[in-house]
Order: sequence, then structure tokens, then C-alpha cells
Amino acid sequence: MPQVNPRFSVLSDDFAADPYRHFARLREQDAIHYESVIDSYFVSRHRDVKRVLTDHETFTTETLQERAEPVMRGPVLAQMTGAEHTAKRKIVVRAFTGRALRDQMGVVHANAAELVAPFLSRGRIDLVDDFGRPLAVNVTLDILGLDKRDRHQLAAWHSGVAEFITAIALTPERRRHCLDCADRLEGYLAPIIEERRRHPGEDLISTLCAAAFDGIAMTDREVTALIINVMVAAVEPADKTLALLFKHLIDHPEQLAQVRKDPALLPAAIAETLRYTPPVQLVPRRAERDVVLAGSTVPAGATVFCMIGAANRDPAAFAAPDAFDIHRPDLGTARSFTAAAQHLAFGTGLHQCVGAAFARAEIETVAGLLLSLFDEVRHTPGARYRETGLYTRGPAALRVDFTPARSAPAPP
Ligand code: 2IO
Repeated sequence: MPQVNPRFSVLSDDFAADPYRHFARLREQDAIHYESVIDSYFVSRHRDVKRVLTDHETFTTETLQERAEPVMRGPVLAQMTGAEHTAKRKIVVRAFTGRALRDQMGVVHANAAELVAPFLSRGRIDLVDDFGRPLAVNVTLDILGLDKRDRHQLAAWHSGVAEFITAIALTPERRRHCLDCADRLEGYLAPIIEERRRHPGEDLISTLCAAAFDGIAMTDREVTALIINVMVAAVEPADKTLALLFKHLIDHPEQLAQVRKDPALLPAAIAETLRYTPPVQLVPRRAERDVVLAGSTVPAGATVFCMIGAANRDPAAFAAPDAFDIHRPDLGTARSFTAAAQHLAFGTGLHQCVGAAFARAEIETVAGLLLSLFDEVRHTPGARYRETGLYTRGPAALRVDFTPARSAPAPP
């Protein structure tokens, strides 16, 4: 039997402080780690995670009925199967690719330019609180066609919903708070959905209202769930990915210099950021039968968490996995945002992220803009770096100092 440290827990403060320190031991000695307090299994090897995410008969997304549906107010895309899934997935994919995507990048660029402008003369910004988080919210609201004047309220409700989805354990009070946020968000959306059905615009809510599945339009409940699904999926990982990209580039100045010189390297830098530090660290599935996984039997009904961060650092999948290297030959940048991706940051299989192309374009647009505005960028002296989150994980803050580019537009 492999040695298992009975005192180790993914729920410990030690793990939360730096999960990456524990991944090698987990993969090597505890490849299916059982956490009794939450009665769940954690798989960490690349091949096991891939198996769980592609063997759809054995491992289903039924976990989302409890984890997502209560706050989504209806089934999300990832819960669906068969013809319904194919049809609705296509509707959402279309809304985030091709011409729609090109138009959205105009929205991304405009929002990013507006948010960064007041900081240009100061030469100092927190890329999470001052920029990445409000940017992710504003862009998502613009795409959905929601009023940005309501952004603080919407962001607060969104946080409650996201907390519910990404919590490992919730106290009854927090649970009530999250459900209350979802309830209010649903109430806010109801009249807007009604209005868009009568007077459709170019926004995503109108698209969802007008879309038909089997010749039948979606119900309010279905539209609401997809709106909240898109909202959480577009906001929650975006600021984390952007901040992690800058953190890694600042910490690897030679690679930052290369990306500056040749912005065509940005997609590789983004793909490597997603591999090295995926913002979504856990993906849950339910075992539908007793199944042998990583040498142990997982009982029918069990929750299995795929550890994306651990899988992406598996030496069986990537050479020198603990090095950040935008030139790594096994990255396959072009594939990294498609179904052929070797890293698992977007998941894999039938439910692989529908927003992958959007995510790449969004981060590329924003990072390209920031690099053109910041001539030099470094950590603010004395700023402490810390990451938070077990399910989604990212920097609590990323405080940077920069020298404004001489060609930068004057602040308003
Ligand atoms: C929203 C976890 C932020 C998704 C989820 C209930 C379904 C699905 C994901 C990602 C990221 C979120 N799961 N996006 O892991 O839509």
C-alpha cells in the first residue's frame, strides 16, 4: 500500500496556503484522496482526471443539482445531456465565437481602457480590486445587456452565487445569504427577460430569449439559469487569470521582455498561465456505479473532485511541470484553447468550457493593452502576495508599480 499521511487534509489551512506544495505527494502516494468530513474523493493524476472528465457514463455532472441549481434557479449547461445539451451548447458557443466574439473584444477594450485611465498618472494599481474584478463584471454586464449603473448591486449578488457554487462547506448562515442573493438576482432579471422577449436587442439575454430548442423557446427559468451560468463563468475566473498572468511574467522578467517584444507570444503566456495555475482548481463529478479509480474502489453515488492544478503539474503529462515556461514544447499553444488541449484548465470532454475562445481573446486583448500602457511593471515594494480559494483560486491582490508609457493617452 502507498503511504498515506492520515493527518493530511485538503481542508487544512496548510493546504489552502499553498496547494502546489502538496500535489506531487498526492499524485504519487495518495492519488485518490478521501476526505471524510465532506465524504468526497480527490483525484490528482492527469490521466485519472482525464478519465473522470471523459467517461460520461460513469462520472456525471449530477453533483451540480446540489452545487449549482439552487442558486442558478434552473439547470446549467454542464448539467444537460443528449440533444438538449447539444442544442443549447451550440446557442451559447455561437454567442461567444466568430463575429460575436470580435464585437465583444471592442467592448472588452473599451472597458479596460476606461478602468485603467485614472491609474496611469499614479503609476500604481492593484490588478485585482482596481482593475481585473470590475473589468470582468463590466464586460459581462455589457455582453448580457445589463445596466452597468447596477454593477455594485449585481456584483454583490454574483459574489453570493459564486460563493455557493465554489464553497467546500457552507455554514447555514452563509448558505442563507447565498440563496438570498440568488433570489434577488432572479427577481432583478425577471422583468428584463420579459422586456427582451417583447423587444429583443443585440445582447446575449435577447439571444437566449429568441433561441428555440426543438422549435420551442426556452422558459424564463431556463433563460435565467443560463444568464446566471454565463455571469458566474465569465466573471469568477477572469480577474484571477489576468492577475496570475502578470504575476508570472513579472516573476520571469526574461519571458516578460519576450512577450513585450513579440505580443504574438501572449497566447502562449496565457495558455502556460492556465496550465501552471488554473483559476478553476476543482471540477466535481458523481460516480454512477462502483468504479476502480487510481487503484481504489469509489462507491456508486460518491462525489469525485478532479484536482486540475495537480493534473496540470503531472510530470507524466508535462516535462518539468513546476517551471513556468511559455516556450515549453509540450504546451501546444494553438491547441490550448480547444478540445485538443493537453492542460485541463478548461476541463475536457463533452462539458469542456464553452467560453475558452472568449477567455483567450479577453485576456489577450486586456494584457496587450496593459503592456502597451505600462513601460515597466514590477511588484509594488513591500506588497505581500497571497492566493486564496480552493475551488476557484487566485491572487487576493496584485499590486504593481509601472512607468506609464510615453505614448499613453493623458488621463481624463
Ligand atoms: C458555473 C466554477 C466559476 C461553469 C458552474 C456551475 C458550471 C461550470 C465551472 C466553470 C467556472 C465556475 N463550471 N464554469 O467550473 O460554467
